[in-house]
Amino acid sequence: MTQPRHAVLAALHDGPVSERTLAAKLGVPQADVQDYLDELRAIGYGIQRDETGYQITSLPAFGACIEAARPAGYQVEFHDQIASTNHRARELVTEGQVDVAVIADEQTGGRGRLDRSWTSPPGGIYLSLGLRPNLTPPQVPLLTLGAAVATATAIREAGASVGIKWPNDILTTPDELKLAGILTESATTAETSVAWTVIGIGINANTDPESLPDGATSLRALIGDVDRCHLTTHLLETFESLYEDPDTICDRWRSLTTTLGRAVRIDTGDSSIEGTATDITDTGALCVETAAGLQEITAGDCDHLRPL
Ligand code: BT5
Repeated sequence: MTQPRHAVLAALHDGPVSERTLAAKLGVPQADVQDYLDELRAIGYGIQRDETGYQITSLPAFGACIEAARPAGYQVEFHDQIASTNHRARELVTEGQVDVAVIADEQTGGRGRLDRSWTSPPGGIYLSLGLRPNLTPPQVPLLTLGAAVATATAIREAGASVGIKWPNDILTTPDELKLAGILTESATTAETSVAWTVIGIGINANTDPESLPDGATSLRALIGDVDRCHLTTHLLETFESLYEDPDTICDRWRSLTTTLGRAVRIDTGDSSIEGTATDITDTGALCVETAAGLQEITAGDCDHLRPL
């Protein structure tokens, strides 16, 4: 197949599409379209035709979809079950691989920040990217913001209403239940350069909310089961474009966040700071107007103090 399969899948995903439109979207002769569809059927996609055109009627397992979609830009490694995709991505990137995406259906030792755990039952999206970014260490938090933008954008496209809570939470709006979280880990070779960065993204996709901690929800509970492969591919494409043009991340983040303008309390580990979140700096630090003046906070746990 000369066209990337994900282009065929993207065209089919948007609903019934005629053979002629498919051929035009793919830039191939109409006579070749059946070969593309047959190849997807051989992987396990149910593709049927009615009077309005072709559409996907059933999906193969998540791993087979990911293998079929071959998301551009990353070497993908899929696991039905793994301890932690962040741990595996870190192994790969420290062995010298770059631009790897480790994806799993289930994690047995999923991790959050500060050694917290991330509940990871089957049916979720557990994704870690191993990168060697051309950024200085103080700029690395931008990648967490970029991952949050890509995640929120893909989830919104799937049909759920979400916003970003600084720095790493994807919460439903307006009730602010946690749907996804991001864990960024990095190592520096010297003060001025980053050796590697692993960005881990956990999304409660096709999981029962009863299997999640209090305060969490899933896409299954909000909008029903989603095509995890389509969501993941879209997320990766958005992240890749932000990664290539990091100057665009902050503005995209501002347009998706629910933190700015809110009364917040930030626990930095050493102190608790209360005030109004006014903006982010160009490296992703949160600007908080407090009784003692403006403070820039680079890391911490943020609570929104009043409902949306
Ligand atoms: C995070 O930490 O939100 C980062 C989560 C990153 C998970 C991904 S999955 C792929 C990759 N591989 C890994 O091992 N990790 C990454 P934090 O802000 O510290 O939030 C952790 C807190 O969220 C926990 O203490 C729980 O209160 C809550 N929590 C745990 N599992 C959850 C879930 N599935 N959904 C919503 N909240 C959860």
